[in-house]
Amino acid sequence: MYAAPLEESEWVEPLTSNEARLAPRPLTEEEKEHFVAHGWLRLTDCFTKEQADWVNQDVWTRLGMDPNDKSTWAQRTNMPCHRTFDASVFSPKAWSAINELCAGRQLHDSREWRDSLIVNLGSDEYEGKETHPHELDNWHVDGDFFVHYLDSPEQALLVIPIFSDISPGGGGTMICPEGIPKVARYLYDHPEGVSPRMIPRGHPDFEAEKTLDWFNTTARSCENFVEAHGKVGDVFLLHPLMLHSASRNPLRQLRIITNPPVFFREPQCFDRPDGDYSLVERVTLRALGKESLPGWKITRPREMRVPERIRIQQKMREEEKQRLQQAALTPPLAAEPPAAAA
Ligand SMILES: O=C(O)CCC(=O)C(=O)O
Ligand SMILES: [Fe+2]
Repeated sequence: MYAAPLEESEWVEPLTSNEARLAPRPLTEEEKEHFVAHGWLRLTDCFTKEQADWVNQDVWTRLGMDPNDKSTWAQRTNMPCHRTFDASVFSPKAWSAINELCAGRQLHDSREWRDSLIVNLGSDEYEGKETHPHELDNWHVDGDFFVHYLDSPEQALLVIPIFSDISPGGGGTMICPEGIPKVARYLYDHPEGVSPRMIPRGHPDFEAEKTLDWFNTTARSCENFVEAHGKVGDVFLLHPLMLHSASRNPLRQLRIITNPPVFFREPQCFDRPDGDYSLVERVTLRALGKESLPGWKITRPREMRVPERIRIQQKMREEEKQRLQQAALTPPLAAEPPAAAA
């Protein structure tokens, strides 16, 4: 079984909704074609605003920032988690689509969504300024917890549920569909495995968590980018080799997403005698311009990593708990000033 590193978090029953628009349904042919052609899909109406508010609860207290005072804001925060909930219960529609994209012989199993919110609030420096995607310096593919191969099971899909409305220029993740063939080719050429930062095994920096240079350079060799904006309740489903970067949120609107990984139980397979490939595998094959990859196989063992992020978030979690406790002890401000003495 391949899974993300265990994180300290409590399983909770999520808020649910029976609204008809949220009902699970098969993907349309157009949606499937879009995913295969571009490596991404935006599914709307996957959960309600109330459900998002449930996920976002106490966000400002957790952050230790004041919504009305930008001087307290950090540009971007990858928050730790406290609560884990079942995605198939919270959003049966997203769960059904995830299943459809990943379905093949190797079933994925990863229902855990968490309140590890990724908050983008922008910065004074970039407020009101447009940034070309080439100038962003945070390009990467997800999966900081394993050595990457073309067929890696640990990251089957990158899922981005949207927990706050994101208008264009409002901090949507920048994605680079044109990068998928470049990442796929690189992994094809490195069956010995590369680090989460794409440093090949055997290189002195293979163990390091140092630079995003490979990703940034690759993104800068591309011309077409898409900003993942949308409404609360939308879910972006991205191919695991999708290059993406945080954007600079020039509008400085509160932007909240998460990025729960989906993993396969078995490595992906690019040589299925019956041609029964998952849509995720199809995107990879198409990116390489191949029908199948007979004979391609990894040459070294699979390996998990414990990223620095886990240690950092552990400390953040303790700090958040203290702020939440403090807030619970502080009486709410009176709604009205006390009446003047008669
Ligand atoms: O904040 C974003 O828009 C992207 C975040 C991201 O890609 C990540 O944390 O892995
Ligand atoms: Fe990411």
